[in-house]
Amino acid sequence: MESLGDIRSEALAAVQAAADLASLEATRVAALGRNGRITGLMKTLGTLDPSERKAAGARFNALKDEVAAAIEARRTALEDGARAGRLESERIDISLPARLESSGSIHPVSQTIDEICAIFGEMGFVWADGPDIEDDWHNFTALNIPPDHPARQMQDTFYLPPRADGTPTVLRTHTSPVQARTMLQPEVQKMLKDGGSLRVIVPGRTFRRDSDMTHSPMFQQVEGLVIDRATHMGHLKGCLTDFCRAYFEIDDLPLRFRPSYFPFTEPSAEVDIGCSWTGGELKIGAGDSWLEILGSGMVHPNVLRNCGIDPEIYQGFAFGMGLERIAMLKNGIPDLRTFYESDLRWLRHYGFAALDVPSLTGGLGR
Ligand code: 2NL
Repeated sequence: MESLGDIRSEALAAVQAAADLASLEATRVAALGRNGRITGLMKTLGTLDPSERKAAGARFNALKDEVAAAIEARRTALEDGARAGRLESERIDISLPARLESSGSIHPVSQTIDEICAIFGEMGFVWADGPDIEDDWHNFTALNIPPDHPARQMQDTFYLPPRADGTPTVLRTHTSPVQARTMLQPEVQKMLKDGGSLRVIVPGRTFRRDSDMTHSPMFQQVEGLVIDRATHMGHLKGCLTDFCRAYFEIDDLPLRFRPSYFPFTEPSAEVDIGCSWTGGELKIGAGDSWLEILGSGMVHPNVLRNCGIDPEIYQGFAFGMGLERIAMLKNGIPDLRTFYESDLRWLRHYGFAALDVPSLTGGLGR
């Protein structure tokens, strides 16, 4: 029989020699596993003379406990060593300067929509929207645009395949079909009947077959509509004057209402704001030049009728503007095409701070 002392010293030496957790486990199996040397010793107890069995059992157990304790101590030492090694190798130099976070910014189109909605919101307008794909009736017919009108021609409008029932469809060429859909809502008609006023502001994408220096096939418009029993041309002038002065943040901005023509309004007026050109540079405000900003007019009786509203009882005004154009004028952006190039340097230059939501009291366009 092997000497107990040899088994002990060899097992303890193997434990101390284990260089990692895997070889320590191999050592444990060799000594204390099912076929280990110390387990083997335990199995010999039955062969011993009963008079020796108790003392031998006590010595074997003491040896087993000693080796098990040595294994645990070695395991702790190996684990501590591994942790110390990781702490050393994964050391972070907290004295290095932090990497800059890049923060996003609000696109000038979004900012302009927010500013315009903030201004009209203060005047009691509510936001409305509708589908980009429209049927011919809502985009043209409802708006008193006759069948032979040039705007309906293939070279100006993106025509899409007709619906299953044969209805012609288009990409909307203006946001006006949204106002038509709004007027047709039974809740809106009831609200008007009950003496209320309809005031909607409608920003959104519009599409025309145009692409050059100053035209993009997709562009944004903002239109507005007011309907009730009493609204007249004076309200149109006051509302659009207040809007232009608030948007450009110039209290005494001069305005000019110039007679014009739209199929959906009668009478119609275009709105110009005063400006000057000094040294080739545009300055909005007092001056001897005018810049066209908006189209507007009193809603044509045919449009009201088409939208289920009796023109003998109700009337109102409407207006529309090209969003990129007024964003360019306010923010000094020279080229319309840059709006949709998704150039991050452009966006960093012309973009607006996120969470700085425009309001009339908080400063519109900081
Ligand atoms: C422009 C001119 C305008 C309207 C849009 C409108 C809508 C309805 C009824 C009557 Cl539902 N009018 N919209 C009226 C006048 C002018 O837009 O230059 N837009 C860029």
